[in-house]
Amino acid sequence: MQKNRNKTLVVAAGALLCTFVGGCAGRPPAGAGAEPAVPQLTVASGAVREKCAELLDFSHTSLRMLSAETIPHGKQVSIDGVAYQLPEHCYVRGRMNERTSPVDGQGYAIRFEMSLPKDWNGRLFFQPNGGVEGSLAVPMVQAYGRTLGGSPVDTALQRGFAVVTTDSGHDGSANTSVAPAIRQQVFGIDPQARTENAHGYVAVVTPMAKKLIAAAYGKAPDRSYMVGTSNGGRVGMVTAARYPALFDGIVSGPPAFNLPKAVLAAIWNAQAMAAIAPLVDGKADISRSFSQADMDLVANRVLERCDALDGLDDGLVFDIQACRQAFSLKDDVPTCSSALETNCLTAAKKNTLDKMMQGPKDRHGNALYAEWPFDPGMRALGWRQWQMGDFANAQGPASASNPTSRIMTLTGPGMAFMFSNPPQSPDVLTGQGTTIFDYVMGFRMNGEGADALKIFATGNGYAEAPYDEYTPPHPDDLAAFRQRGAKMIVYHGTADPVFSVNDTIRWYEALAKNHRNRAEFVRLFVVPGMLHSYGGPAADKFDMVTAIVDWVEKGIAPQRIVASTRPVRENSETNPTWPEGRTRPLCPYPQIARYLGEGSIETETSFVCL
Ligand SMILES: [Ca+2]
Repeated sequence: MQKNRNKTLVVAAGALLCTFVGGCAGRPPAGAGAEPAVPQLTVASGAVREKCAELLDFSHTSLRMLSAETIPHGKQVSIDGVAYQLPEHCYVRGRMNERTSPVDGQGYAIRFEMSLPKDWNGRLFFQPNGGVEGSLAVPMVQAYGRTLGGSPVDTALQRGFAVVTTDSGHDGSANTSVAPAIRQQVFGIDPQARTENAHGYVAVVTPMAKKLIAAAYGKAPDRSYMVGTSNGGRVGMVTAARYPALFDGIVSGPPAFNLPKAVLAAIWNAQAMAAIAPLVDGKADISRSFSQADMDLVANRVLERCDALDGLDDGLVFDIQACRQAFSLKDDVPTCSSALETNCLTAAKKNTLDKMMQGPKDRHGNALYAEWPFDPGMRALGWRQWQMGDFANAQGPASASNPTSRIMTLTGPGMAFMFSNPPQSPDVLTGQGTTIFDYVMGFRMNGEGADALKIFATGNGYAEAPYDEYTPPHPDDLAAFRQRGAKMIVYHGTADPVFSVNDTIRWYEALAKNHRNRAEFVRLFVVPGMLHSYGGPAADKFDMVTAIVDWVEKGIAPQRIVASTRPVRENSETNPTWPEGRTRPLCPYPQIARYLGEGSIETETSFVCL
């Protein structure tokens, strides 16, 4: 634990210097112009709701109200295994933009739900959801207001927010004319459904929700927040750039930034693993391309090289930039010289893992997405599940004999129907003699007429190229969002196997081009060891919602956000040797948490952000 102690004390002295000279959040680029001051927004004031059933008569463009009922105090709900007791609220359901598609003949609508507490805090909480949305059927996506992080202690509804959630404009189980394995994504063939899912539903639902709140409480919300993770985090990023007037504060958990490119990466990885996987019926079983022992070996070697770089051997690698220099797959993981050898990887496995971690490339070697950091969290089951299939409660490992594993159903149909222009015919994936697995394996990443290029293609009746619809326009320019006094918090785990933390870091770096003091309105928090959204060997329990409200309404910028580890019963992939309730500060990028060299290593107060 005392390794690098002298270095730690030196950097701690540097922290004091940072404090005196006014922050160490990175130097502005030469030539960046001065921006006007960020306005300070006022604190929301609450109200008591007088109406509920009467809201059934509420009217708005393209709206059909379905129900408005009072739910008495005490309703129990379980979200992701955690039980919550809800306050009295008015539960409202409705539909907007109902129509029949001229393209696929299916009925579409933006279904929404709102929960309006009796005692309201004066704020709207918009909850964009994960995956491809398309459902309101489970508590995780219903209008309770997930506050994110691991095992949160409450919901936004319990905090007094008026919560709205939607299916983003399509019902992922409705189209029974296609095979169940592609039913969630096939909506992407309809241009309007694709645009609504990409971002359009936010602009339709949010003004209606604010007006409905005004009808219920006698005043519109003083402050409005959007809080989402994964795809919901992507929606937050797109909203900040495309609809900057709608929200005062946005929390984007590990965002699906550059989503179509990230799906290219998933296909790239599946193809890379297939090249080394054992064959079943002549086809690759990618679920067995890397063993648990393989990933344990890599994770242990990463820890040996990188754990102490942040000043403390504690199983958490905070300094991922230094780790990038310190760890080499080639040099630090032994290459097996015979099939009988253990504690080594074959040359083929090393080459494959290296190819995956570098991310997809075009034929000229140019990156099509981002590279991924090596992290001890790569040993976690969740990393294997996302890369190789084998989801609990899903359809098992990805292989030729099981072409509809969850990893395949997310990547293959997503690329085929949502992110390709023109989209594929359903028959290409689930027709006679064809499978999703075959589509993924046959997907041409580069070369003349490559399938990958379809994410950038325009025309064919689609308003924009898929890539442009699903990503923020001018992602490094948030001037309009900034100038209204809005704030944004983004966080991302270093072991996230779905969206690379490096892609999010690159976006945050690029923000400095237009916003020399980007940290005055956008802050990025990197979470060591965390998998996708939560989980992994990480301090993954934190509260970003309080942080964004304090920042927006009181001007208290988050200097650090305290995160704690969870016990094994809550986070099966934590490090079981860690004491329960270990805390660490999450620091605004590019700062990282460093141990001061004295004080309990279990307590965040023994660490500085610098
Ligand atoms: Ca460490």
